[in-house]
Amino acid sequence: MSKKYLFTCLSIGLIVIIFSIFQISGANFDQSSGLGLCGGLNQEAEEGLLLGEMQIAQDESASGGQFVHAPDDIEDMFTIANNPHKAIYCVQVPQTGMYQIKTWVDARNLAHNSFFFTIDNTPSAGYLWDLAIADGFQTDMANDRTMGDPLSFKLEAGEHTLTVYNRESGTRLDRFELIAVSTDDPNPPEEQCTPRLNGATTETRLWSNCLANPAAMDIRLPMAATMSRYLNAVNDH
Ligand SMILES: [Ca+2]
Ligand SMILES: [Ca+2]
Repeated sequence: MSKKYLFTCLSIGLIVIIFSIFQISGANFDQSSGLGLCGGLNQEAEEGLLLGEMQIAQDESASGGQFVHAPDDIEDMFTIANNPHKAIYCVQVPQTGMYQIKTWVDARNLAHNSFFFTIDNTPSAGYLWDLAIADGFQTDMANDRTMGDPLSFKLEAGEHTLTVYNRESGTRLDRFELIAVSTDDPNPPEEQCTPRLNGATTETRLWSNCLANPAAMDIRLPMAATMSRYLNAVNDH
């Protein structure tokens, strides 16, 4: 094999590898929002895409030593229309269900205790989120002044966008966590049983198989919780 041929092969291989890396890293890249790879349910505010005057500040008492805010000297914004001061977070939701947003925030008085936020750019006017006032960082559930506290959101498994807008400048966001309050599991793992046929233990199998003819099986119950299911099934037959 000539050196020139070997060099050509290595060059092509290198180009293929670089192209593949770009393909992989671009899989979750949203050109419209500028977001990179999606984060989890639990994120630091400072990890978001910060636009306008939403910016990172330092505080030892904040998680990670940092929080996000629009500083006091930035004009308050009482609408999200044409509001450039925002923090955008891509959240990977692992399971479809109802979620609430627990946050860690600092709202020191009535003039510094609100944000707007949207989930997947909804609602169009944003939720008006009033924060409880306290001296220092504390937890607060994301809410809306008129729609409820806390708010719950139905989220399908997959990527979602949380956008937090400046409303009263100086309000501080440290971190947040989406908490599942209920989940829909379309394919829950089926419980198993170990039937015995003619006195001999057979292989463990799914309950739906055992219950097909429970009276004919001396079923060894795997869990106390399944006792009522078994008895109900026997009585039904
Ligand atoms: Ca206020
Ligand atoms: Ca933080």
